[in-house]
Amino acid sequence: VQKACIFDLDGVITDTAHYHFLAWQRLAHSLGLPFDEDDNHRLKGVGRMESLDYILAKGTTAYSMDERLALAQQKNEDYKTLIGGITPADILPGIVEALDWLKANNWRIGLASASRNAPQVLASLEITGAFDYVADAGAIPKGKPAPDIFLDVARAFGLPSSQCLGVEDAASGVAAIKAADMFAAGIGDADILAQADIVLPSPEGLVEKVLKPF
Ligand code: B16
Ligand code: MG
Repeated sequence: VQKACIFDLDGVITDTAHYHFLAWQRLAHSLGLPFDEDDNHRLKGVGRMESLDYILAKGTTAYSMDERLALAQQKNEDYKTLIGGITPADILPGIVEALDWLKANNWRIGLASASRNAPQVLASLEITGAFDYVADAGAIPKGKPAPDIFLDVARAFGLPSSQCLGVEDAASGVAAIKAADMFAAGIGDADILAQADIVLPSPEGLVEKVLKPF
């Protein structure tokens, strides 16, 4: 039976989560608002405008829609500069091995990233061709923790959720995978990702501990 592995991007395939953190922190500080690692954890997997609203809610100033769009654009320009230097060397250990194993075992390989910059990051990592389907975050109204983006990939493959395995580093992302009724592999802290079916500290070991047993 055909199976699919659906990857998150930021924090799973490469550590762009750190660049999101730097860009959001710079924006927050420029507005006189606090932003720390704990805030960053909450924003993992959360879309751009929702993330901005979370930060602005720390202050008392009201911003118009146009002002909010301008702030979001400012963060994104900053983020794009930060990710401009990404190369294949930035692929996290264990990912190339996992992609090779999936291909050799005839699984479908999908991407379910909330990031509108995902295609550019995949291109910089030189792994675009490894993916059979990349969800378009801009075309999916309900972001993580809603299951929609994972279900979109499963639908594209014509596979039931029971045949799909999702890999995520964010609590919101693991929640999205479980809401989609799929097997969830968490990458990171087992306390933060308590909802996952299995948690690994990093993508290393994905093949032996997650993919082969599924
Ligand atoms: P963008 P993922 C998510 O990507 C990030 O975790 C999150 O921090 C970011 O705000 C979101 O993408 C939107 O990204 O502003 O580039 O569209 O983890 O779902 O791959
Ligand atoms: Mg992520």
